[in-house]
Amino acid sequence: MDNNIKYVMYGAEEIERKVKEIARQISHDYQGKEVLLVCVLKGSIIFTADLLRYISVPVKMDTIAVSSYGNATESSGVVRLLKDLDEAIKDVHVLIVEDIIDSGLTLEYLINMLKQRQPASVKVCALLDKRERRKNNIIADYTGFIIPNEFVIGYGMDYNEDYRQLPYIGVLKPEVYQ
Ligand code: PRP
Ligand code: 7HP
Repeated sequence: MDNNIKYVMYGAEEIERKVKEIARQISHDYQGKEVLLVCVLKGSIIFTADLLRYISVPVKMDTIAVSSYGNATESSGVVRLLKDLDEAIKDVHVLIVEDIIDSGLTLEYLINMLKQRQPASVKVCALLDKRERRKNNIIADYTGFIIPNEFVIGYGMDYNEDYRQLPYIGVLKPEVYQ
C-alpha cells in the first residue's frame, strides 16, 4: 500500500456491496419511471459507472462539472459552473450522483440550479457523507456511508488529482496535506 495512506476505510468488496444495495433502492423507488443520473465530474465517475450498471429501471446519464475547492482539501465556498449538462431536463427525473458530500455547498448550488429547469424531480445520491463538516442542511436521498472528518482518496476521489484509480477508499495521512 502507498506510504501516504493511513488506512483503508472501505475495501473494493464492501464498496461493491453498498453500490448494489443503493442501486436496488433506486430501482425500487423509480419503478415505472426513467431516471437521469447526473455525474458530478470528476470524482463521481467511478461511482456513477458502477451504479448505472446495477440499476434495473430505464436509466440515462449526463455529466456536469463545478469547481469549489480553493486549495486541495478546503472548499473555497464559491461554486462555479465549469461544464453544463448536455441535454435539457424539463420533466426529467434527475438523480445527482456525488462521490462525497463535505460542506454541502457544491450540492446546494447544483440543486438550486437544476430545479430552475423544471425537472420532474431532483434527488441526490452520495456514496460518502462527511456530515460533521456540513455548512447547510443538505442531506442525500441515498447515502452509502457516513464517514468521520478525514480526507479520503480512491474510488474516483483525489488529492491533487492523484489516487483516483485506487479500487478502495483510503484515508490520506494528514502530514501529506498539512
Ligand atoms: C468534491 C466532491 C464534491 C465536492 C464536495 O469535488 O466530488 O463534488 O468536492 O464538497 P462540498 O460538499 O464541500 O462542496 P472536487 O471539487 O474535489 O472536484 P473533483 O470531483 O473533480 O475531484
Ligand atoms: C472533497 C473531497 N475530495 C476528496 N476527499 C475528501 O475527503 C473530500 N472532501 N471534500
